[in-house]
Amino acid sequence: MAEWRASGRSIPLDRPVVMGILNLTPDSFSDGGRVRDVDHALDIALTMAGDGAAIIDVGGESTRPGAVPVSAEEELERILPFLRRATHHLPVPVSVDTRSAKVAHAALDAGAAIVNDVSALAHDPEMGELVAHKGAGVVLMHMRGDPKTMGDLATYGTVAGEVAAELAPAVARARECGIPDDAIVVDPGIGFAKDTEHSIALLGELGPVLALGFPVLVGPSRKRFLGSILGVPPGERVAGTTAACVVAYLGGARIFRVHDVRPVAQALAVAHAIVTAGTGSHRERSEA
Ligand code: HH2
Repeated sequence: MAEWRASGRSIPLDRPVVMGILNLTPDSFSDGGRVRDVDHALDIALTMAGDGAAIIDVGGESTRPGAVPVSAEEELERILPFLRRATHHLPVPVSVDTRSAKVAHAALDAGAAIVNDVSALAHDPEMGELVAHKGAGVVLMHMRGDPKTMGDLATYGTVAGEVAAELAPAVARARECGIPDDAIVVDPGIGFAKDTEHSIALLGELGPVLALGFPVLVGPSRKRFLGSILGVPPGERVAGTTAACVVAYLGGARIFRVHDVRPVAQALAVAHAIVTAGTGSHRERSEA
């Protein structure tokens, strides 16, 4: 059975896995400044876990297009109090969304199990060895440039093939650092150095990224391409996010990073039940 190994934990991948987003940032594009304090953060995380999130992804730095980087100290101030509490109270593993090895180190020491690095180990030269040394899971996400410059780098011939080709060196880097294959997840980076057409094309054609041989995570949640299609603000993109996740699931993605856990988890559970009907691999409930 496929599984994702992370800090001694095993996350089964024989069914869709929802990763709930907990942004402890004042400036994230759709939910910045939402969380009042640690108790509130824990409440939100517990609700997401109850709604079907198998992982909570906590972030202290916005990576929206044009975002200003924050210091490692500031990131840590935002996320560490939550992580220290979460370790004792959350029934699911926590990933930390950071490009900084210093932040990842402290977060892993405080109980996080996964490093979600939108730079795919490229931003901080110490990140790969840290992840290997700690035995953590890792998400290697595709991007070009950094959140400040990526907007100008969205030029592709065939986007899926180029994204996969550019992720391959990140996988090689991870392996060279000693990160085992079953700890690695790859992500095409929806919205990162991607225009609307690229995000849409990628979600519909995951084949080249899947061909790298690792579980695929997608993060379409409330993103700009949905606004372009639907003409609605981020808070009204739940149905669009859900559709994107179901299509990506049917195309082979296994992990879904979203803000709106409940509707996405339900939609994916139904999609999974339909896809696996007759194979006995979905859990049935007794009520009609
Ligand atoms: N998207 C965002 C942040 N982290 N990580 C992965 N692996 N994949 C993604 O697509 C991804 C990510 C951006 O979304 P969000 O966290 O909602 O916004 P912000 O960066 O403004 O906090």
